[in-house]
Amino acid sequence: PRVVFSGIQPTGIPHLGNFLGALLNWVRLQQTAAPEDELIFSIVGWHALTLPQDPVALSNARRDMLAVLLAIGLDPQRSTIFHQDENPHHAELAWLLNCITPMGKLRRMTTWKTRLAASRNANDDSEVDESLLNVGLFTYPVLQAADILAYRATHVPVGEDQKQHLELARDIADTFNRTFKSDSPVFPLPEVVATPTRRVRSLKDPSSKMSKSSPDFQSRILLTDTDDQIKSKIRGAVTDSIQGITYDPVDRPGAANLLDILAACTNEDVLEVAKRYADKGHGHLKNDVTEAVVELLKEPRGEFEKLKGETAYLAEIAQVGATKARERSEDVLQEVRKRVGLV
Ligand code: AQP
Repeated sequence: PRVVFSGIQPTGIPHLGNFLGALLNWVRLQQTAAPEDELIFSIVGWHALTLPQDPVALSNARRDMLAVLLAIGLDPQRSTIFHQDENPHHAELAWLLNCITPMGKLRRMTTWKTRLAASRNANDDSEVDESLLNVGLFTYPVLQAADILAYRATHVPVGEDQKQHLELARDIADTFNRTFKSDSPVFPLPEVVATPTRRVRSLKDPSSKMSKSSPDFQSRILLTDTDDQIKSKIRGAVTDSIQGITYDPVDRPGAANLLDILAACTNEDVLEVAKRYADKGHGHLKNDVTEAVVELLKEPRGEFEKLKGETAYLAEIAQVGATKARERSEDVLQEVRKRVGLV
């Protein structure tokens, strides 16, 4: 049987990129998994803390994210849904894994290199080194490895940007298995379950991904947006002035992004979708994308609005999930402690 693990940071209401690139997949996995497959979905609050967070906003975002996961159709009876920060085993295992992970490997992570470059630019000084960045940001991928390995997960659905971290998690698992050898390896090497959808691009700058942290609200569609907001954001999406529609992510990224979104909403092949619009205009495409996105988000948004005020219910679900997660990872941690000599 497979053990599927995935996580999302509680850094705000998810956008269409998070939804199509991650969350919708989780729901589809839940629908298609074999009965013996185990599904574990985590809201990773400790990861969110690697960047500065306002405590009140974080606390609300954490609760909202749980409401979102239930609203999109994840079933707490079928899947283990919990807050990472309510299972201390993640932190314990992350520490042990930190102790077998060379700094050099973490320095090669693209996410780290991007942060480093951004910090250099912000300080306008090519001499500024990593001393201004916090350690949490640096060891973020080790905590991610711990999230996965604490459940001996075998399959990890992640976006393209996370593939390098997954490689590292496999590498760390393998190092642990070889360093603390016994009859059988402690950890399976987790496999990536690639998201079928291409990265959703910003509606305002299709050269970058749709992102929660972009200051431009018009660049992303949130799960909670009203029909009118969705309509106006898609109407304002940057495209090009070429006649007719073709799928060309390199030279026509704006139009390609709309086609990708439409194909993901209707679960079709993007090239098939593109064919239908070959002799149509951008306006026509935008109308159809709007309709599809409105339809896609209607139910989750309605469910979220119902659930978000149900604080007692959400607290109960969180508690049940955390207990299940802790019980599940306890055996793994026992074995790990034994192997390293902490008994
Ligand atoms: N634009 C996107 N298209 C497809 N998938 C995306 N993901 C994020 N953006 C897109 C996927 O969403 C999941 C949740 O990731 P996260 O909570 O770690 O957030 P993130 O990757 O940092 O991206 P955000 O939410 O947009 O935040 P910022 O502002 O930091 O960039 C992951 O599976 C991710 O691949």
